[in-house]
Amino acid sequence: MTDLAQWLKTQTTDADLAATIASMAAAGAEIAAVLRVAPIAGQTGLAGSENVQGEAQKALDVISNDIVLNHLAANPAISILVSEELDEAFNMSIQGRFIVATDPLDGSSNLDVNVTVGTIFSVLASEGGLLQKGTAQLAAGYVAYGPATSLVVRITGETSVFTLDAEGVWVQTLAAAKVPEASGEFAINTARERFWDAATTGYVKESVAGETGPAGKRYNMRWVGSMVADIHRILMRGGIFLYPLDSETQAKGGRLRLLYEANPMAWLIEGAGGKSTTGKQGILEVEPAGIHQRVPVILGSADEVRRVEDWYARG
Ligand code: FDP
Repeated sequence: MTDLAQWLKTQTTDADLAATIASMAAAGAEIAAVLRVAPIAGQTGLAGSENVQGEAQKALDVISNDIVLNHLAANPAISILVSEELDEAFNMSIQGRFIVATDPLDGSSNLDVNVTVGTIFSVLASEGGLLQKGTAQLAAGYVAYGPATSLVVRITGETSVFTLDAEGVWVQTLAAAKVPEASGEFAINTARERFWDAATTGYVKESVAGETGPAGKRYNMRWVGSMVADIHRILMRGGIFLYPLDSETQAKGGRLRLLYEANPMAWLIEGAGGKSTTGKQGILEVEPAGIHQRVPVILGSADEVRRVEDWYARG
């Protein structure tokens, strides 16, 4: 069996890059251990509240951010950390060669119901600065905290999946994920229908019409509402995830964040043969204007993403 350390050696000769991924994997393993007992420790609440012992609680996203920060701070290869939990970029080793952008605990609104959440990360070269397009990523990954703890990671080759064993070793369980080109599952928050644009409405209506509609096949809807869980399902068995621009998110540019949600997920999905778009352009082509920039996100099985692109092309 291949473990993460062995796999990293086959993917890069850059020991610092491998160490950066290993640091994020170690942070993920530590976060998994915290999440596993969080309800017992009374840690699923909001920051500012108290646990059963009457101690001040730190929300799990703050705890997760601290865990990532500690692991990266111990790694001299990291120059800057960009985190959803930090307003400003956080400076680390001056000589560090890599910037890490992360959402330390994505889907945290699901924590109190024990649904899969995750840690998402993207690695960039320090010399490119904070605002680099997704195409410049050197590596990306996420850890999904579900029934099993999975690490999905890609440098520039294949998107590979590892599972955390009882000894804390990341064991490779899928060498090269392949997102099926065709699929009959879509994931979108349909409660937002009244805000949708014509393309989103058209695509969903066509899908819901099933085998007797223009798409000519039956679809199922799957929506966890925790991006890592939804993307992991799509990576493993296909489908499409949509958090498009709508009239409510228009002013902000979308709902999800470019640097530490959309870009790493697009990197992983494309590495597995899937596609990604904002509707107007490839996610990885978006020029970031700020570290917390938001962006519309549509990604998954190539045929389905193309269908959405066709709708956008109709104007
Ligand atoms: P959360 O706020 O719980 O962290 O990244 C934000 C995110 O979750 C995604 O994980 C999820 O896909 C999305 O928000 C869900 O948003 P809506 O509640 O607007 O559907």
